[in-house]
Amino acid sequence: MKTVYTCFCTDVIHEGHLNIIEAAHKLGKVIVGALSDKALIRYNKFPTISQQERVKLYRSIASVEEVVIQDDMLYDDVITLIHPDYVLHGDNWKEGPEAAIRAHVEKLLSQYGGQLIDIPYTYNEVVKKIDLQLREKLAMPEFRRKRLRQLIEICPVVKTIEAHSGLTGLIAEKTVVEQDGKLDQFDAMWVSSLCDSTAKGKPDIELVDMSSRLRTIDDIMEVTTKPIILDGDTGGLTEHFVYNVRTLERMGVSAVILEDKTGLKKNSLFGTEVEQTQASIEEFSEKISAGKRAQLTDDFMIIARIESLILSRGMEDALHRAFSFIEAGADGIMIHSRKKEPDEILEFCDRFRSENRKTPLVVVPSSFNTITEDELARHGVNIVIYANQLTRSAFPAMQQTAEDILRYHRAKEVDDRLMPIKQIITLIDEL
Ligand code: SPV
Ligand code: MG
Repeated sequence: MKTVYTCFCTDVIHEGHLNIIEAAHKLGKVIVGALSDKALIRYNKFPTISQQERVKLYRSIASVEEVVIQDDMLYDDVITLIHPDYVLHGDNWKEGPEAAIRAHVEKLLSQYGGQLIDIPYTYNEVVKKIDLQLREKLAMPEFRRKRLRQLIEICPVVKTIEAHSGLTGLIAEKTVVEQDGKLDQFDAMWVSSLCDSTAKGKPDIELVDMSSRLRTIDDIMEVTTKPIILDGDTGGLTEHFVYNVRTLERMGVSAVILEDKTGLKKNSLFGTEVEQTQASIEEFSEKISAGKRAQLTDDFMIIARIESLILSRGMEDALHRAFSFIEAGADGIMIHSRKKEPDEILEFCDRFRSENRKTPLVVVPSSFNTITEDELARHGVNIVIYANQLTRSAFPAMQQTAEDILRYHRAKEVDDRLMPIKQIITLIDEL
């Protein structure tokens, strides 16, 4: 009796899956792999039912003999364990980033004479609708909101990129690269005050009000499923902040980061070149505590951002504030720096972690950009935010194009560097 293996990462069994099972059954004993919660969450295929429920669901399919847990997108462990004669998969993985995984499986199988069989993917209206509904479910507030906490638990580092519109949201949502047979993508999105303001042609001084920021978040949410961290600036008046906490929670935002400044806030990357006032520990702690009291779910996070290094107030002040804000209820600490070298950030992280092993740490390596995610993770960082790179790459490209059109009195000269018309008109999926 031959052994046939196929891996599922679905919460709903449809005709396409049954086609694969039927083909598998004709070849021998069918073993289905259930991709584990950890692997699904890691690769942004968040489950909407539990791992146990998925195992039960797959087991209930007639002709499935056994269900095993597959703990990684890569098949190495299961193939070593089961040594299947055949691996079956829908042929949709022949293209796109998953092609690398397919190639890897093929190589593993060829080492002992196993065979990979691609089953024509079932594209019909029912399957399309189920796929769409599953995706839409992930965008719902109750699923999206808790994903940041889940990611922090599971990922060595939560990779977060700035989004300030539907389009940048799509880039954050969909960009995947394959490297050495592994897929990489961003885990979460940062709605930066700098980029949201810049996109609206306004300075980053809390001039773009919360209603407008919420509108931006809504645009992003409409087309994405990944968790959102809001740059909440100073949080404004405590009396207003508590209402905003409720609104953000209700929308499905996962976290807000408040910086410990007061009065007219300017962007941190100005440092001490402009006048900026740090809030007192008491004043800021009270704002954090009030926000935590207003919060209704356990999912939402209020993260305190410490500006002591930005404002040259020293390491001791930064650490003292961090522990005070945690005492006041903060769910995480963001430490910021505008130095080119990461030394002060790493010192903060090491000293913080020597006293506190658990509270999530967030950094924004815009200036100290030589350090890698791995290195930061080794110093106890949980969330790395790429806060402004999308905006900073788009702006010069657009400006150059505008200048060249003026220069040449036509658009031919810029055409080579533009996205083809066909691609832009089909960039956004239609329902
Ligand atoms: C932002 O992205 O708006 C930030 C990070 O607050 S920074 O610009 O570095 O202050
Ligand atoms: Mg900001």
